[in-house]
Amino acid sequence: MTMNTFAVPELPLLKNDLSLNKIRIMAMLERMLIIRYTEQRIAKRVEQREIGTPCHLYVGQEASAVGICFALRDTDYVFSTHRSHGHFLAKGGKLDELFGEIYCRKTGCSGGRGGSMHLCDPSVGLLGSSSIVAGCLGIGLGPAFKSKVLGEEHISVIFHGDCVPEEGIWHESLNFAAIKKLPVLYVCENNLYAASAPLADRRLNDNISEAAKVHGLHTEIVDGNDVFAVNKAAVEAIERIHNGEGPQFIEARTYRWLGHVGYRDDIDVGLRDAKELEYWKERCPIKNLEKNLLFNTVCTEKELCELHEKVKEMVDNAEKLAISAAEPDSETLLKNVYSKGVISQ
Ligand SMILES: Cc1ncc(C[n+]2csc(CCOP(=O)(O)OP(=O)(O)O)c2C)c(N)n1
Ligand SMILES: [Mg+2]
Repeated sequence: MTMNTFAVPELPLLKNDLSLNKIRIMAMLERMLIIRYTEQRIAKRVEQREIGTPCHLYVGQEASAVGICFALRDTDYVFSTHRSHGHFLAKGGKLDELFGEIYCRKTGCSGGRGGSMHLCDPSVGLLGSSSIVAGCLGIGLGPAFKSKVLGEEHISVIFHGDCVPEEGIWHESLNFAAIKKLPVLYVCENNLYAASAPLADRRLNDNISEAAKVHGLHTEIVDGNDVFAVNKAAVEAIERIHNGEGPQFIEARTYRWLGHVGYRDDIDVGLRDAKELEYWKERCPIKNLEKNLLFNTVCTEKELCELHEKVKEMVDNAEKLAISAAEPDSETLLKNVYSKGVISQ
């Protein structure tokens, strides 16, 4: 077994080029910690068979969602994938509603009917996630088109994985957005794998961003484990969108610590190399940010410990609340089901 060598960055540089202040940085760190602790809790419950919905976990990729979403306004739209928890939380979705959905309770963001891959919270602009690979590549264009036609300022962010450029709709979506100069920011989270298939087995060359450029998009490859770098790339891309320069493309190079779905890391079954995982754990987006903050005396060890405790308590409370909540009523089973041209209410 060898390392999957495409797209491997050096240690994150973590340069605060936008001069973000302490409050902003600590808020970003807190959001990354909320994602990390939530995902680790869910992994544990999946292993204990307390959670049944298939969960594609985001541990290791936190800087990507947070760096992007901290550049957005509430009124901007986000479309997500099967690996949706990080995007939901980064865009401001409520932790209680995420746990409610994962436990399939009434209190879930989709009323307990969708599970892990079908999250939404229109109140914060998270318009949906899809279990279909590339499922949001078309859907995400709708609101962007509306924004353009009505002269609104909202932009659409379409997160997708490195497998999506292998789907035809990726090309159609990018081409349509480019020709209509739509306010879309595509974020390709290149974590080097699609299920168990390494990127190097699926593409002859390491050229996802070059392919996006061919469609006329401005592209940027960033270290997806460096929240400052991701945030800066997003702020600049959004500025270009607002200047009327059309759709933008960011490829955030990152890595998921866990296997494709569930709690295992896939090392024991030979799908990944243990050294590769170790290599990427050294590039932990959270640990490296914390080191950087301590080194630059942005915060103290004590503040970091308090933040970790606060986040753990938030996760405990959200999970408890979900477990004690009711399941959806059986008489509402057909609610929102589309049949014979009608959506039942
Ligand atoms: C149209 C379609 N084909 C196949 C699948 C099965 N599937 C689910 S996730 C996945 C791989 C996705 O890889 P990537 O886009 O890189 O995202 P990642 O899981 O790495 O975040 C596949 C093939 C699917 N859900 N939908
Ligand atoms: Mg992938």
